[in-house]
Amino acid sequence: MPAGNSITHMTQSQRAGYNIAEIDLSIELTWFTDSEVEGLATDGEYFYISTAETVIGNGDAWLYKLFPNGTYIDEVLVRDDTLNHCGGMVFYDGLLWIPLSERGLVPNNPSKIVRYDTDLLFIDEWINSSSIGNVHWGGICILPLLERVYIANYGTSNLYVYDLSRIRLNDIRPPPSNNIQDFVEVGGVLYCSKPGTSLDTIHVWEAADSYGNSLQSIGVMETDGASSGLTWFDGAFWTCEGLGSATLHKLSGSVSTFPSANGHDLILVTTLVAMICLALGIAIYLKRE
Ligand SMILES: [Ca+2]
Repeated sequence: MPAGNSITHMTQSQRAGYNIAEIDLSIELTWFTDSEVEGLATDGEYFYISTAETVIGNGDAWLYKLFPNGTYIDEVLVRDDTLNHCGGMVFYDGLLWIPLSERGLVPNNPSKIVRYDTDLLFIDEWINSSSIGNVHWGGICILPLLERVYIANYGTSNLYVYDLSRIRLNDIRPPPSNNIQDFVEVGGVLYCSKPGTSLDTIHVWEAADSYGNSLQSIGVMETDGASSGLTWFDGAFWTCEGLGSATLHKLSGSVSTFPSANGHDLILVTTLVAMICLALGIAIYLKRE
């Protein structure tokens, strides 16, 4: 256990009708004293936390780097003028992709997607919302297989679909898409955290067409601890949440019961069946010869 961190074990029983994750492990980040946790991402070795200015206090839009056991490594201020709110973020193609907006859901300036490397160095502004308007971008996710980028507008339910060359392809509203906080992609499926009044939820979406230009809901699980940051590390969901404090949670539970309905599996099965049919056909043909 790292010095200064307390770890609490909690369990939660399964409930009929729901796929409930459990909190396996909680790590309080005692070095984190301000800001509001928004996003969690990992490069497979380190964790990264994005934050927003607190309603009251001295919080701001920061990016933190830490070890998965909670030990602090480094931080950088991401705030850009009035843009004081980092949203949920992802790690993709060696970089952290972070929505940066004004805190309010009806902002006075466009939001941006900014990218940082794993040394917390600013790389570039990938895109901004000026062609859409002054909207509050609060979350981002990427489907690598289909090369699609989904940017969530926290307040209006809209998800904006881009390709990797920054072309906006579609605006969609997969249900329920309001108040989506953070995303992670696992095995071609998108998982997104959404704060709840009693339990939080993790919604599960997959591509609704072969291009990924629309999404459809394929499941939901209820859990504590998933109101903000969400990522996947070492075979489990990890979350991070807090206002003026931060706690990492490792989740477990019924993740494996979710349908793994993605195009990859279908293509693999179809290819396998086709190869068997071809082999049988050749065998029969040779026998006749
Ligand atoms: Ca994330």
